[in-house]
Amino acid sequence: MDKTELLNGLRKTIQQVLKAPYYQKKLAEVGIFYPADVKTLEDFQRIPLTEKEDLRQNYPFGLMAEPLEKIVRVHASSGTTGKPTVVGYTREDIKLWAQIVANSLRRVGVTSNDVIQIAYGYGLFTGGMGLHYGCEELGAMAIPISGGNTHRQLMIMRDFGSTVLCCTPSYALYLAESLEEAGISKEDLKLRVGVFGAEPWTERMRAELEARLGIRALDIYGLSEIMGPGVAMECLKCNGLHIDEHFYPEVLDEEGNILPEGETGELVFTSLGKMGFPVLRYRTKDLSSITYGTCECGHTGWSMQRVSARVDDMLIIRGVNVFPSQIEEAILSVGGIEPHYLIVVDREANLDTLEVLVEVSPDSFSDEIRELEQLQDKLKAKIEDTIGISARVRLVEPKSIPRSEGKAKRVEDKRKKIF
Ligand code: DLL
Repeated sequence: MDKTELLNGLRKTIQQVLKAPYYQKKLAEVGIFYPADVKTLEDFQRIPLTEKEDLRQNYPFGLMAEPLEKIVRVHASSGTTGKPTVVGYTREDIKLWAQIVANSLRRVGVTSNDVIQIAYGYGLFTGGMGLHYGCEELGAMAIPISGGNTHRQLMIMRDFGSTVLCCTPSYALYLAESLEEAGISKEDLKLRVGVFGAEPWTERMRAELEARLGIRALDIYGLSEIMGPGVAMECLKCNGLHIDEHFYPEVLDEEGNILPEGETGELVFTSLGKMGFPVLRYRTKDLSSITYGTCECGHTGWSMQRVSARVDDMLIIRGVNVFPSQIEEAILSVGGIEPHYLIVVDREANLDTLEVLVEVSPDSFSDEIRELEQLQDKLKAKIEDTIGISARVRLVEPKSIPRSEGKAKRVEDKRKKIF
């Protein structure tokens, strides 16, 4: 897409959002009354950012840009506090979203011959329905099993010959573990591709899932405010996630300045072509970097690095910034343990404490105490080396850390008191 096409697309989105009085007021404050007032990309960059709070203030339907009779579906993201943020889709939006997801699946070699087990939750969350419509658009066979009911998942995976598994990476790990327990080997299955997203995961987790399930594990990204899954997806070359052309990305630093290609900051998206709930410069709170170019797979346009964390996932422990993904990398680089962990942050005598609970594998669990102590020391050293502050490490029994069927909860920050 060249600059003129992009500006035309951005102007169309502006025209659409101006149907919502809230946006009219916001844009008027920066002298934008008509789409034609945005003549250059610099004009566009003067537009104030949209935040989750804007959606909350307009709860539930205040930012819809089409009359409600044209909205055929809503989704919502739960959020940890307060009201959910609600988004709406017209019939055309649903069609567009299905095409975007179908293209994402095609990019990783999924075809109409595939049998797709959709183990993302169906409901207000966009994961299940988003993948489902994409799968039908592609002409593949959708198994709308939703998340949970793990034993049933295994039975269906084997009996129906699922070739593609769609779920969060943490649930995929739980499924892998449950398959091993049930004595079902990867050779008994037809699985070949995993479409994993909705939460941060690491390269080491990819290696783990690929080995245990005998698949290619690919990253899919999205958020309900922008559309849902499919905003970006990896191809088989794994050179970052290719951003679909219906979304215009920017990356900003903490002060809101636009960062050059390749630098990490907060991802901001503007939708292009979405009618029911168009968004202008939406702050995702996700940390990533973007580059423009052509991939060997044929994609030309923007690509983003995998989202390693959200801005608000960052823990400040004794003044040092720590991301859960750094701890995951450190843990998975040490053998003899399961990739199940829980990070517990607390405060004792006015000092922040960090404890990492790590599950040992059933084999290591039967080792001698001395060997377990050595493993614990090794983990501690690795974590401290990675994050730069001291941590306590506690080895816990196999299966003692709760498994996730959707987005995993890896951090318990006891310093945050809920009143
Ligand atoms: O999680 C949409 C989705 C469903 C994406 C299924 C992929 C697969 P929300 O519930 O609105 O939507 O949550 C969006 O989840 O801002 C990120 O913080 C996180 N997230 C989504 N995909 C990834 C990913 C869906 N691949 C929030 N890697 C986003 C890291 C992700 N984080």
